[in-house]
Amino acid sequence: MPELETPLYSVTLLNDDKTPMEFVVQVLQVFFDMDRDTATQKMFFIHHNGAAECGFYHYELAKKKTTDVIAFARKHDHPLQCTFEKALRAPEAQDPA
Ligand code: TYC
Repeated sequence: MPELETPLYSVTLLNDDKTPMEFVVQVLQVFFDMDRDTATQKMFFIHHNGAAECGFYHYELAKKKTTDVIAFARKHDHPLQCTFEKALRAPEAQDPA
């Protein structure tokens, strides 16, 4: 299948009561290439709404991001959850990596 036709997967972070806000901001900056302001806004969106899509990628990278975020969170003893699923809609301004 040509690269441009392969499906995209969205990677979602879920809210919880324990993971520190600052840790989530760091995760968004390091794993999802957000600047600090964007990461902070996204973290508060998740905190208030329960979840948010944080990036769109092809299958292998979406799977790796999800695994890496969970491993990083567990290493720091935080319960942060991350999932990926086939994207239902086209990402707006996001480049698939
Ligand atoms: N709700 C967490 C708190 O109050 C912060 C948080 C935000 C946790 C986003 C996870 O994906 C998350 N410390």
